[in-house]
This record gives sequence, C-alpha cells and structure tokens, in this order.
Amino acid sequence: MAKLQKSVVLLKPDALQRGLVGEIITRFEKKGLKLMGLKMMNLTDELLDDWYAHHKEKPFFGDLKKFMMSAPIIAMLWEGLEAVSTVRKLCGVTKGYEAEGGSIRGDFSISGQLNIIHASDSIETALKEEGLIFDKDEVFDYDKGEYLWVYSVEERD
Ligand code: 3AN
Repeated sequence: MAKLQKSVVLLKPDALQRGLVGEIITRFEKKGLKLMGLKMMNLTDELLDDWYAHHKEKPFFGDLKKFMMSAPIIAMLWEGLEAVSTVRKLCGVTKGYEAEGGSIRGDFSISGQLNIIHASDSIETALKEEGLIFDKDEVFDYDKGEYLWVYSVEERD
C-alpha cells in the first residue's frame, strides 16, 4: 500500500491512572488504524533524555521526566495512510486547555503537561521512537481484513 506510515503513541501515566487506556485505544481502532505493537513499560531517565532532547533546556524538563516516570506508560505502534499527521490530529494540540473538543487531549485533559498522550511528530521521529521502544520481534505485520472497507482500491495498491 502506498504512503503508509507508522506512528508511535505513548499513553502517559495520567491516562493509566485515570482509566482512559481502553477508550483511547478504541478511538485509534475506530479510525481504521492498524495496531502493530503494544507494550506496558516504565520509562527510564536515560530514554527520556533522548526522547525529549528538544526540551532539555526548558524549565519544566525535570518535572516532565518525573511525571513520565511516575507510573508505567502504554506504548503503541499504529500504521495507516498519513498516520503521523492523522494520529496527531486525533490527539489535538499540546496543551489540554487549548486542544479542540473531540480530540483526545481536548476531551480528556486540561493541563499543559499532564496531557494524556504522546504521538510522533514526523516520519523521522516515528522511526527513531519505534527503535527506542520496540524490539524487532515486538512489531507485528499482518493482513487486516478491515482494510477492504477502510481504504479505496487505489489506496490499497
Ligand atoms: P507534543 O507532545 O504535542 O509533541 P512537545 O513535544 O512540545 O508537544 O512537548 C512534549 C511534552 O512536554 C508535552 N506532551 C507535555 O507533557 C510537556 N510540555 C510541553 N510544553 C510544556 C510546558 N510549557 N509546561 C509543562 N510541560 C510541557
């Protein structure tokens, strides 16, 4: 299939603590995205230094890392047409109080930091994040029958 991309999603500690995991996964499934990997894990200080390298100098960096290590996260790998931008749209903009109603952050968060979810911001970042989180045998490719009813013939080629 043409233009298929993968995006890495993390359900942050607040999503787990607030019992939102199932509801959020359902949104991605209903959109038509294909789940290729799923795991629960504790993030480490070292991984977060790499993950949030672009925030290293920000005053909230220490607090952000503490928050991300305060409970396990759920990591997922989703595939679909233009998946990087599609998944970001489902998530909504960074700050919960600015995010549009109907988006995950808009519906479930009101904080700038406790904003429920992370999603890769580019194809390059998605590849890097996939490598940081998933071992090769933790990524599953398979035929998804539903694609017949999710994509057009042209999109499936
Ligand atoms: P996004 O997650 O939408 O790609 P980034 O990469 O700018 O946004 O921010 C990464 C994470 O850092 C956010 N998800 C949020 O938890 C936290 N964060 C961003 N900006 C702030 C801020 N001004 N104060 C506190 N935490 C922030």
